[in-house]
Formats: sequence, C-alpha cells, structure tokens
Amino acid sequence: MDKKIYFAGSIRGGRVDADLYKRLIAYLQRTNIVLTEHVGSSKLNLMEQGRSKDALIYDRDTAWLRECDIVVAECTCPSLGVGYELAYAEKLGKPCHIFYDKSKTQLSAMLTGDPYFQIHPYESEEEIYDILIEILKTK
Ligand code: 6K6
Repeated sequence: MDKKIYFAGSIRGGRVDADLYKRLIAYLQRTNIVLTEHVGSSKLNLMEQGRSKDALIYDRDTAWLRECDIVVAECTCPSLGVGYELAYAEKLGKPCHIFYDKSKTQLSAMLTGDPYFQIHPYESEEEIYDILIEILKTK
C-alpha cells in the first residue's frame, strides 16, 4: 500500500499500447502513488523536440527512479527509453517487474538474460492485475 511506483512504458518507441498503460496506471493508483502518470496520457505531444526539454525530462525521470520503491515496466512495445530506465533502476537496486504480451513480442535477451529482473510474460490483461496484487503485497 502507498508504494511509490515508477511505471515505464513506450513513448517515442510507439504509442500502440497507451490505453493499456492508462488502465494499469489507474489500477495502481487505487492504492499506490504512480510517479509517472503521464506515460498513460493520450495527450502527450510526441512531436515536441528540443534537447533542453529532453534534458528536463531526463533529469525529472531519473530523480523519480531514485525516489521510487518499485519499477513496473510494460515492455510489449519496445522502447529504448524503457530499456535505459530498467538498467538505471537495476544499478540503484530497485525491484523491477517487467510485463509483456508473449503472443505479440519476444523480449530482448538483455532483459530475459538478466536474472536481476522479475519478468512476467502474459497472455491476457487480467493476468497482469493478478500478478500486480501479489507484487504489491510484498514489503
Ligand atoms: C513531451 C514532448 C516530447 O516528449 C514529451 C514528454 N516525454 C516524456 N516525458 C516523460 N517521460 C518520458 C518522456 N519521453 C520518454 N520518457 C520516459 O522514457 C518515460 O518514463 C518512459 O517510460 C520512457 C519511454 O521512452 P521512449 O524511448 O519510448 O520515449
């Protein structure tokens, strides 16, 4: 209860699963704090560019990674940013839970081959919620 969760999902990697992220974030927010609610937003302006803006995003997101209790990443849609965040979180020793739809993608060997990560392949969205309940029970 009341864990600070860093939810990671693809942004510039593609928004095909944005509605799924939104549902998962809403579910997590019922009993916890999601630091990265914007990842599920349908209003992100992905065309906005600029290194200075990107530097602010990087600084804020890495600060949230340092602050969070747990990382939940939905990785069905491959994203360089999410891969980076997972490596960053591992270095910090944060628990990292990775979800992906096994009928839609093969996860990178750089994730499946790293025993640090807790990886949850799923077939239906309902399975994700069952696993989240178990994860969030733990201290
Ligand atoms: C507005 C305009 C352009 O971009 C934005 C907002 N962008 C981002 N805002 C916040 N976090 C971001 C943004 N872009 C990437 N991230 C972080 O990287 C998120 O925490 C995601 O988990 C991850 C997605 O990386 P890409 O490579 O798919 O973008």
